Amino acid sequence: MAEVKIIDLKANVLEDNDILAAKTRARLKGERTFLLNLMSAPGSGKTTTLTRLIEAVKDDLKIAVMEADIDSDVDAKRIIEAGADAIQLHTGGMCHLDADMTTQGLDSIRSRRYDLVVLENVGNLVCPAEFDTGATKNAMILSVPEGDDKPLKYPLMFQVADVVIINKTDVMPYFDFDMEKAKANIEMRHPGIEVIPICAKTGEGIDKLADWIRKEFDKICTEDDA
Ligand SMILES: Nc1nc2c(ncn2[C@@H]2O[C@H](COP(=O)(O)OP(=O)(O)O)[C@@H](O)[C@H]2O)c(=O)[nH]1
Ligand SMILES: [Mg+2]
Repeated sequence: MAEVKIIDLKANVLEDNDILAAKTRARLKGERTFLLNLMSAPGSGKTTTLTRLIEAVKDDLKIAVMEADIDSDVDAKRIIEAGADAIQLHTGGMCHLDADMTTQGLDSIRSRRYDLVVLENVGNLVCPAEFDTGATKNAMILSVPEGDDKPLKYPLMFQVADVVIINKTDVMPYFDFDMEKAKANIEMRHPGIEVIPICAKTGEGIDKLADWIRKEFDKICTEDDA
């Protein structure tokens, strides 16, 4: 019987993506540009958190945001108002950004002009976790109304994240959200990961996130290129 050749398309796509992502990460290190890939479910507070973060670090870091969450310029306008540069990446309905799309965005803003570039990824907890964008670090936001069991349902997202931001702490009294349980579930998926509770609405906790950003930015400026 004739043999049928089976091609694992997803694996090939991911392998090519990983090669470009590694190249992009090395390029960014050479440029001393820190690229943060910010992921979450839609409405968890990515843009609100970014506006607060920009206000906190804009005197120290030159910042640009690449907006991919929605194909409108609503979020980009909010970012510009907060004091950073912003561009809108039209993803044509894709559920995630890959390394190629991210690199195109970095080229168009001429990333070497910035200390910090944030990619506001498409609101989705599944696809963005599967694609390495070439970012220096991955951050994800879990908001209180989503529940403390999210790490149990979306393990990969919590595994690929380098920091988890727990947002909307102001609404904790109205939801069945146990902060200690959430932290334990996150720790189970990603032992040792940093967890930063914030309230983007009031700005509470943003100083800790800003400290984390400054610390990670300093690392890419001082660590060997090896
Ligand atoms: N109560 C409360 N609402 C928030 C907080 N952060 C964001 N929101 C609201 O959540 C909604 C979605 O926020 P947005 O930043 O646009 O989320 P994105 O879709 O992840 O970028 C908006 O109505 C925000 O005002 C917070 O800390 N507390
Ligand atoms: Mg947004």
